Amino acid sequence: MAAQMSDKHIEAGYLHAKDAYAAFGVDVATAMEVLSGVPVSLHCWQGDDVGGFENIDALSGGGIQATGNYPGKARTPDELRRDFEKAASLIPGKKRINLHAMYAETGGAKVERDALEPKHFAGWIDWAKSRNLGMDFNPTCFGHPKADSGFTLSNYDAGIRSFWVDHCIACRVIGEAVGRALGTPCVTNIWIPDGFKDIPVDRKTPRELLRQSLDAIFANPIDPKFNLDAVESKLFGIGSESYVAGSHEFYLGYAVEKGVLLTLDAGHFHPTEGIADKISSILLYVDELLLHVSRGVRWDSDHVVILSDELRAIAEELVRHGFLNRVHIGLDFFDASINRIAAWVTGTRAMMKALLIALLEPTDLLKQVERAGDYTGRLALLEELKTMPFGAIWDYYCRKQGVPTGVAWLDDVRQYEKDVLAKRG
Ligand code: RNT
Ligand code: ZN
Repeated sequence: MAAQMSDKHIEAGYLHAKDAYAAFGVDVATAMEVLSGVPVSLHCWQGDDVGGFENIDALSGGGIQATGNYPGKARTPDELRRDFEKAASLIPGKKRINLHAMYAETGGAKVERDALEPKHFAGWIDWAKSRNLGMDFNPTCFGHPKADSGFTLSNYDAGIRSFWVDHCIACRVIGEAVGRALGTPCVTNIWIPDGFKDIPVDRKTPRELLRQSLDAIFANPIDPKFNLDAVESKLFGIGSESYVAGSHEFYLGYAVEKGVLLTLDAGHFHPTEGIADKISSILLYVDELLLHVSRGVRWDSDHVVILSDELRAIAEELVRHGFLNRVHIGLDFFDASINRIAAWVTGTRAMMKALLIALLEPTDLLKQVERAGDYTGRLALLEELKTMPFGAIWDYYCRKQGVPTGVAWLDDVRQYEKDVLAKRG
């Protein structure tokens, strides 16, 4: 496909773009500098279709499903790490790895999820350390026989509830060990699938039970220097179309009351409802947010992220209001119908691009115009800014960061597919 752009070409485009932004009072060097310090947490589960390495038989996928059978998915932790490294090498900027409990390395031994310990993640921690990656973590409350009823932390059965409570407690301990080892706090995010396919009679009791379970999980204080707790809502899932116990209202109230982080997954709201507009409200009441940047399409909440208006709006909110240090950016998508490494690269580069575009915005100027009541000017300016030459800054930034410019990264992925992925059985 496309060859790498020549240095001369990139330089010329950059100089032109730099002037264009300077005319609006925007310093492109500052924008690139800020961008290079914003971490984005890449979810490991794009690499193996949310499979994990436990090899257990379970009916319940938890209402999340990767569709497609593109060849070459990672079958072992080593393969997944190698694929992740390939993807990371094609994405500029600061990256973290987001892991699920089902990616434990137990050396072939059967270790129940409520008995997981930091040592089962030593391989991941050592690897992250050697690659200078921060790490985030998630209890896996799905894809397990004890989740087959569709209910985990809000199950009517006290025994099942306590199994999942213990699993989540174990995960916070692992999160703390991760944060301590890597010198950057681990965000441990709880998402559960609990819900009903059809119209329930009792909407209240599962929520009371969920609240009790969460209280039990968070009873032990853990130093936020090492582990930050987050809770993630959802509107509906496959098989939980009529009711989800952990709704947005439920977790918003919980996060405000308990001081934990709230997770906003872009695909977990009504199809036309964006998360961008929620951020400035919620941050009045909770200290920090975790984002699961994703793309909902019809009933699926996890398409590969693209540079959409919605994505740009999210980035704008973070940048315009100085929220980059209160919002942890995580990605959450999975597509098994295309090359998985290309999926990671496409989605993460889109996130980085959206941040760059937001950082290149003459926000002060726009705010002045708005405060002066000049809505004509606001609309006209916002529209003109859309065709500013951010692509030239992006190319320059990629080159500066030592990753391929333009679509040249795709050649690299195709080569890797030939050399590595195609040889997997
Ligand atoms: C599911 C949630 C959750 C998962 C991951 C695998 O709808 O979005 O975040 O995607 O935990
Ligand atoms: Zn999510």
